[in-house]
Amino acid sequence: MPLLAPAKFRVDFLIWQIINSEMRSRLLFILAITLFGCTVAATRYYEIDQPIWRYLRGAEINPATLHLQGEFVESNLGSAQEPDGSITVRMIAQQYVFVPQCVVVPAGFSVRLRITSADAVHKLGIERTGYDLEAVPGAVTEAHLQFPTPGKYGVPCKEFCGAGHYAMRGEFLAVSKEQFRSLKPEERVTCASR
Ligand SMILES: [Cu+2]
Repeated sequence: MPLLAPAKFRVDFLIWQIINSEMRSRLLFILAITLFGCTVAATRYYEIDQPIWRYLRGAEINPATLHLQGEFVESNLGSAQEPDGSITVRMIAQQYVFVPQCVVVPAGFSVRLRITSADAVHKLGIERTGYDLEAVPGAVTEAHLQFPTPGKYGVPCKEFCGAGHYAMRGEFLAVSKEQFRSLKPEERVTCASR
């Protein structure tokens, strides 16, 4: 203790000395538990930790640079066969189109769909399937879908997203597994050749 310490500090220090060490450690323990509890409660209530988990899971994405880098560059959109044989479809929703506008998928086969938005919140309502999927800027929505039979499945946007909303419509073209397998990778990207 320096001799010229302020009086208030000296008194606090004395109280700290009077409390025996067992009480001191108990007090510190209670304080630590309380702080931890408050932190957990705050993260649950304000969900301030969510962006961290999204970032760590790789689900965070910058809507402004979608077309320039990362998973959703144009060459990566549409149906793609993964090394393990599974099918992944990547799409972008933006005012007022789905990119690609039409995607070829195998019928009766589980397809992984990953979609994000470049601007507003959109919703893919896949006709005849009951699937409704939100496309949210800044996040990737992932779902596993099945198109039961070959044919066309219209995809109207079901979330009002601006002036052109009512004309916003994409399409899935489901073909038989054999037919899908016979397509070249570039033919799977859009329905243009069909
Ligand atoms: Cu819309």
